[in-house]
Amino acid sequence: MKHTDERSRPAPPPSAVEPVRLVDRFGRRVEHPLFTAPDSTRLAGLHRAMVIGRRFNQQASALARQGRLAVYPSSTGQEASQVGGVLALSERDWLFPSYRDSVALVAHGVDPAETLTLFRGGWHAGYDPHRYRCAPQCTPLATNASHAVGLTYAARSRGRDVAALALMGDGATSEGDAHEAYDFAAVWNAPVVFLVRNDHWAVSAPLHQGTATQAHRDLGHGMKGYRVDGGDAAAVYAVVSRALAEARAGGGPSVVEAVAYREGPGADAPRRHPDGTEAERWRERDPITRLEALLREECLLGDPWETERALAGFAAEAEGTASVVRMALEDGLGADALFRDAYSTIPPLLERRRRELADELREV
Ligand SMILES: Cc1ncc(C[n+]2csc(CCOP(=O)(O)OP(=O)(O)O)c2C)c(N)n1
Repeated sequence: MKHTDERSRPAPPPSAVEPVRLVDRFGRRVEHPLFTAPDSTRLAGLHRAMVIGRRFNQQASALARQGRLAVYPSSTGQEASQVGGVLALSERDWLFPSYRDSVALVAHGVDPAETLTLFRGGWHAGYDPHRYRCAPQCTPLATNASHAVGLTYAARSRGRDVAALALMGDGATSEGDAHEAYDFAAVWNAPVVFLVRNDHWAVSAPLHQGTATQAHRDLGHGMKGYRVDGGDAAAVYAVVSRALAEARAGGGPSVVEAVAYREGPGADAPRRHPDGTEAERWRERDPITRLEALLREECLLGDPWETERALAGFAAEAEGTASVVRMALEDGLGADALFRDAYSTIPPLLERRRRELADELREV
């Protein structure tokens, strides 16, 4: 039998399912039979959160280049899928982000400086997951998917009305953990929405090297699936809102595939594309300029728009600056922090270890 190396296997044809789109790349509204764009206040809020998110990506990438962060996985170009998903959550819901979802955390209300703790090599998530209803960003791919299922299952069994949004890249859906989570979610009817950012690359490996299917892998797990234009924040918001509402009402979990390009090179190799135009073509679909064009066209401009734009710019600037200042002040975690956050009352054995370590460090 002839063996075909997966690297030489051609990419599968594009998915036949058209992604839901409510605003096209020129900022024009698109009619859809099932989904409608949110109201103008929400549209302005989505735009604002994306502007802040992009600024945050730029700031954190600069900090990584300066060596102030060990690494920063940027998500420039994917802000719409993160922001659109997160703003669809209710106050009771939980977010389960991956390492690439810092913009989602900031949009969710997590302190920007705390968000960066992980990338400074801090020992803890950097923020209190319960306070923000946001799990620590997970680096092992797709492990957050089963955590989301577990939390909602536990909450349900205690009569609590909690849904969860788990964020993953397309590459993560090749992990066994993703499929185990899908199965548990479907069998338990857990109120979870798995939002998959499909940028066609697992860092720098093309999608078809990781799977022979599309990333839209709800089929085979007994879940609903949606496909959405991940550069269209209004569409992501509408689709995730609906998926969450259905999940809360007992309609079961779902996978939402947000098709969106991410700018920038892969970590270990430049992204290759046969005609070299992939990045340019996607840049034309920039999620921020698209929504800005719509807001401008519909005279959510004028005075209120100018205010909104100034606010967005100001907030982005302020948050960027605050991150730098706070990180400079907070450099250097004490060894005590290792023990501090694990228990409300530290057990005697750990208390002894804590003192032993403190003595040892004093002697160094
Ligand atoms: C369990 C596990 N295996 C391998 C890795 C190494 N790894 C880090 S990122 C990545 C590719 C992830 O691709 P995708 O989910 O599409 O995310 P993105 O490209 O947006 O980073 C891999 C294999 C990991 N973090 N965890």
